Amino acid sequence: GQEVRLEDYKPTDFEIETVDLTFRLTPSRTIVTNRIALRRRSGGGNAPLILDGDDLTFVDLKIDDRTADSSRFSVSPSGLEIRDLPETEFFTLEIVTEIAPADNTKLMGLYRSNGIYCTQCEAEGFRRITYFLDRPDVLAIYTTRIEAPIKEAPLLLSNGNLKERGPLSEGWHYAIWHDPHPKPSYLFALVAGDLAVVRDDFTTASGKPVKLEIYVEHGKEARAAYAMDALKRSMRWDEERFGREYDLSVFMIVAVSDFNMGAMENKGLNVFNDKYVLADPETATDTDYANIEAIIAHEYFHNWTGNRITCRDWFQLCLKEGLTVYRDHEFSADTRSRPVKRIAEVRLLKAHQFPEDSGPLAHPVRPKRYQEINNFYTATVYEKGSEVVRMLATILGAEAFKSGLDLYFERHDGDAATIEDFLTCFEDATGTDLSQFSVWYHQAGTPVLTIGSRFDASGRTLTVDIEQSVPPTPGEDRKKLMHIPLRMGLFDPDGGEIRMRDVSGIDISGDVLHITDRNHTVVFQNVQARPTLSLNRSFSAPVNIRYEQSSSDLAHLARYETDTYSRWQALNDLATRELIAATGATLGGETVQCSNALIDALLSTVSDARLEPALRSQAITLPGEADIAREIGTDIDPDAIFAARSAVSDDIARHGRDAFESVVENILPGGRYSPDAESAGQRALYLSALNYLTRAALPPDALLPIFRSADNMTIMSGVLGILVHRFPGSAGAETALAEFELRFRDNPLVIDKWLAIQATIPDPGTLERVMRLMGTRHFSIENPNRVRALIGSFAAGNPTGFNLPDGTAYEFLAEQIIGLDKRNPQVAARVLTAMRSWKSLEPIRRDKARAALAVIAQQSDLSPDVRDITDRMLG
Ligand code: B3K
Ligand code: ZN
Repeated sequence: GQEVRLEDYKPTDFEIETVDLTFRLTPSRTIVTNRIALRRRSGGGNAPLILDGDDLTFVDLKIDDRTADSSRFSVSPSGLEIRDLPETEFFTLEIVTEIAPADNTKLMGLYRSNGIYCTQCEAEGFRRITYFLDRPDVLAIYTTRIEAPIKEAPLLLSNGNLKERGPLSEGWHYAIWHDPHPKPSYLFALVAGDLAVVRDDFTTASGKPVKLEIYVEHGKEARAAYAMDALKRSMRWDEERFGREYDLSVFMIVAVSDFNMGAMENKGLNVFNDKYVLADPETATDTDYANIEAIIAHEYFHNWTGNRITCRDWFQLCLKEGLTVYRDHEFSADTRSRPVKRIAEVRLLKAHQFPEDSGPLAHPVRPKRYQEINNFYTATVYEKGSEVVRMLATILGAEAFKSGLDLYFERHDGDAATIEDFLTCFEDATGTDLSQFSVWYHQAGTPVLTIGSRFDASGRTLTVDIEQSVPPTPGEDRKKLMHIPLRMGLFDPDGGEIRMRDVSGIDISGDVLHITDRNHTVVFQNVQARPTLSLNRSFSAPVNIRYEQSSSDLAHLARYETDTYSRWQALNDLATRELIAATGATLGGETVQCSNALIDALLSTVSDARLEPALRSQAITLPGEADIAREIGTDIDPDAIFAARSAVSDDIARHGRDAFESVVENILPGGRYSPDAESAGQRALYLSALNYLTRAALPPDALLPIFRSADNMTIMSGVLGILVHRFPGSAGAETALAEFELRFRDNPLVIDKWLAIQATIPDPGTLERVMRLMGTRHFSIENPNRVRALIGSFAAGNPTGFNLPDGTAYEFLAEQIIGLDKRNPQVAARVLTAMRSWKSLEPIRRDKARAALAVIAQQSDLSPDVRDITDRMLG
């Protein structure tokens, strides 16, 4: 592939005004007629028009309705070049291509999923439908005519409003859709097939009626109710919180079962992976409900942040993704519990983005170059991109942030914008210089704040020294200084919070310190006794803090912090420290013991009935094996980490038996299942406590009846997971697996949970199990959800089972990636990123991992997607 560079951006020579598409749909010979009205921009000279194309069969070209002479154009595998076009006036092109949706295994462009025609065009899928200027800064008005056999496709959908529909000869029919909003090609969508619909209505704040429609497979209508409810709540919330109203008379969502990612925000016609639409208590977990709510909201919010204002080029991807993730995070925080949501966000950020940022795949939130854009839909662009927007809100304050965002909506509505455009709105609205802040977009790597503090009892001063640095990342050795908003708090020995304004006398707004220089010293005056510092409250900046803090100080914070997120953070830091020490002890052949400080802190939290159950559950959920590995950083031995974590858990379980028993007996909500956040928190706490109990008293036999009597999927799959992971291969575990399979054998989304639970069994035999499951009817290499559930979970979610010292699981993954790459490069590349931290493994595993990656690299016919990931990982 060719490297694309931000600095090479140039506007197109031609602008497209309208696009009139006609699709004549058949599975292996779909004819697409694409009529575009366009003209050369002034001063464009006589340059040829080069349209993008990929995997198309060229049929015909007309220029201004006359068949083009073959000397005027040339067709290549990657496009269509047309020469001698008019200088200034409008002209039309009519391009006819043929495509085969049934053979489209990449699931990009127009393809078939379970007999349904559907499209995925972001980022560069539209060029697999027709020749086009397939880039986000070419905005045009689309009209789409779809023709198909009535029997096979009674439903014909595209973006915008339905203009006309009617019968054609020989059992065919047609529909014409018109989208009045100019849009880039990546937001185009078409769906055709036989689906059921769930309808509802919404009236916007200004009184406009909107028809809401969710399309699902026949028989699954009832399972779309929660998605519909989430959609209505999202629409209302975006009006109330951000003043954003919907702008078409219909909003449609279609659920399909073969989809490369979660969902897609096509204008007025979102297409979803059915995993993020369908839910009922029997088949969906609390996590599924929360994900559905968040993703429905995310795609809906894109209507303003992404569609009305889109990206000038794909380097600006975070302009729509970071901002939209921020918006969906805020929605969930407002809808559910803000601190619980924040903890989950940070856990996710640290689990996915931090490793990305410290490994071979590190890149800035706004990258400067790429080989394959599909590989840049990353945790950095999305999650760190959202954190950057959050920091902007922290630095400017809620009101100023809102005025900047309002200006952005007003100034750039209808534009294809850049990060600079975005930041300028906040500068103009507030008079703040954001040039140093903008480094967050341009520089990769997780900053480190190294902090020291000194208390002078006689002078009653507290001195805090802060130094910032950013570790080098690929291609970026020297780093710039950043503007880091660091929230902090001080607690006195009795646990009382010291008010900053009583002690600071320095320029600190609220509780935020603005770190802009390399070294920063803050002296707090009038401090009565040595205080305990709480740093990076609410996780105000996505940084690593290096600060020597005693265990008793952390325990103090775990007890008295008023910022609930930070209270959890203190507990988590305490546990992390303990787990790192325990890993060292394991490697040194010593016995592992958990400190009383940690046990007391954990147990007093789990029993604290004043705290939300969801928080109590988060509190007792120890950092995972991957979290511990990340904090250790180098020479990782996953078996040692697993053993250490198990030993610490055993200790906690022994001491906490009574507390956990009391939770298990009392916490579950009574009555009918409800997916609300509070009940979900109670179930989460129940499962965490039950998990500990299996280490103290509860035998595997006791779990089977709990599994059998569960009346919802959260408890059922939760107990199944505990049983199978804690007692792998036991009769009880295998019985439960068999019963689960029998009951849900015809529901692939539920079977995905069954596959994932087995793929993550911490046992050397799991590789063989995964291989065996691949041979059953429940697995299909063709379906991305199945691939992610089985192979993806094994590679990304099973540290001991996947990182076998003999390297056989790496070899297995390499073989799967090579095979899958021929069908679906995007999914293959994504699954392969599970190995992004291979360089931090201990030497034996590291060598095996390198060898497996080298096997992939040696293939001559790799896709650009897998080639790019492999090269960067080995580079
Ligand atoms: N914008 C899409 C992601 C498209 C991924 C293309 N490889 C979904 C989302 O972020 O909302
Ligand atoms: Zn998005």
